[in-house]
Amino acid sequence: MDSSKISAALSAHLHTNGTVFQYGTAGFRMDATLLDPVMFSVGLLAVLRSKSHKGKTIGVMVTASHNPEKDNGVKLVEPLGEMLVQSWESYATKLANATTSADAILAVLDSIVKAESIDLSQPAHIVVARDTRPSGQALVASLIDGVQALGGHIKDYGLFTTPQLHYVVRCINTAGTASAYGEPTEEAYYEKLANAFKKITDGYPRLSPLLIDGANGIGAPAMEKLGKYLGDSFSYQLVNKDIDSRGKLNFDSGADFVKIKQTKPLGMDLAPGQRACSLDGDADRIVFYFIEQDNTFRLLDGDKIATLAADFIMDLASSAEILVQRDDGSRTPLQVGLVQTAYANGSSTAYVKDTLKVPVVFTPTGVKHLHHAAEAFDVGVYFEANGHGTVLFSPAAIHAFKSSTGSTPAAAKSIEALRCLTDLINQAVGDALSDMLLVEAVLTYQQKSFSKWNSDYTDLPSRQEKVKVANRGDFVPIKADTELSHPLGLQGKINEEVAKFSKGRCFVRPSGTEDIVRVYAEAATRDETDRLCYTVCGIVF
Ligand code: 16G
Ligand code: ZN
Repeated sequence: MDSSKISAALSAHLHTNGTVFQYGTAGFRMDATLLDPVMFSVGLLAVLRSKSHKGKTIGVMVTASHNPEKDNGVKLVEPLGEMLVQSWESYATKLANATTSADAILAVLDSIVKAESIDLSQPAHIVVARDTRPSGQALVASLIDGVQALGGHIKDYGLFTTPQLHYVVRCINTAGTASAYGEPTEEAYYEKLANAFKKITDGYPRLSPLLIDGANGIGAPAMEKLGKYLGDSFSYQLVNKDIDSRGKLNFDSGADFVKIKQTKPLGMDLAPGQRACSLDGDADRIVFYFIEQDNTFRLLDGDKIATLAADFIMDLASSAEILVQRDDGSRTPLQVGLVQTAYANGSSTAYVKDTLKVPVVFTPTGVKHLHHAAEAFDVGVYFEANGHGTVLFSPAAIHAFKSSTGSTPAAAKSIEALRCLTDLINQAVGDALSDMLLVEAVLTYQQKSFSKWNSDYTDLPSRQEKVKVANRGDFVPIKADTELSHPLGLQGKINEEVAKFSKGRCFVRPSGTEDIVRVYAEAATRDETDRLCYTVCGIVF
């Protein structure tokens, strides 16, 4: 470690304004003007993380997702495309807060090297990409300064969706192995998805065009490029694709807006019966929707995507008679499992358990928790209600798909479809474009309308509100975010309110991305849901 080089480089990125930084569920995220020292520290940390993985490539994504355009953020990606391991999150926090002086930063670097027994003679490889935010380029430059101060190599992929960055990281680190994931290029990414989609939908009548809301973000140009590879296999119309005008990113548009407001985005004409979807600002989330003839807005959220996908995969596996090789030598049917969070609509959970008869596991909010839990199944389907999620296939499941042939033409066709799904689905992370094609493939295969899909089960009315509190750290969630252990006594009061409502459910949790606490409620009717939600907001305040 060349301490004079690090000190000299830090001088251009010193943290002087007293902001306290914290690496949370989505990495660091805040007003972009505050992020310069953070980016420098993340550059240093990425080098240490790569060295600790013996030179494997670490990803850095610069994005604030669905948050306003003036915000930005940064998160680190592990070699197989997963989120940074939790034990390193606290290093990230310490290092960012130590950018106040050379002594402080050198001391923290030293402590991480010792705690993780990092061999500093190892090489370090980093790849970085960013969304369309105007602040992105300068922040990448600060990151590069950090990487180079510790002697790491960095490749800048420029503008990418978050899932594309995860994809290239996984491709680079699996190259030449049995689990090689593909070529680490943007073109190869589109090609992989498009080819799988074409194969799986071949011979089926096309669905009506899908209206796609690009949230005026990186998902829009990515969709246009993907569209070229899909050719006439997929018909769509893209709106909200202006990435050049200031102030438009995510403005009254995108997956988060549509999910929370339960209405179509600005800039989209939606006639009854038309099919539509919205991506978020970095294209890792998607929700679908349509309006009925009587103008009722219907949202098809992450819960609906998860049930559609799980049901489809189970159907294929049973018609393909897939058996999976177990460690004890036995071969047993494919086990599909679903992972949800407290935000999953109660009706979806009941549908999964009672109708699909699929086991369901709950985890706290945040992709890393869901992803990890999904790895326990042969096929782990995980989605947050907000449209963030994917499907994971275990190595044993992939092997079963590859080695089965099928005793009938129908079985062979189902096996082929399962194989295509493993290419169509981005297993590194939730991916709006990949999830969009997954949904469209299932609906094409089943010739199913949005309205039929929506009728699988009926959502209970729900409401989400934000409450500004003095210190959100006082709110300590337990039991996968469904209850609070602190402030003492608060949970008892919430329970008393919930008990007054038929099918009532309500939880309060501190946000990991904003300085507020969130209140979620559902009940049998809209009116009861609203009353429950607002009463609990009053108690929390
Ligand atoms: C982050 C999470 C997302 C979660 C959201 C909750 C990742 C990559 N993203 O955006 O999964 O739904 O935070 O935000 O983990 P909140 O803590 O503000 O409610
Ligand atoms: Zn996002």
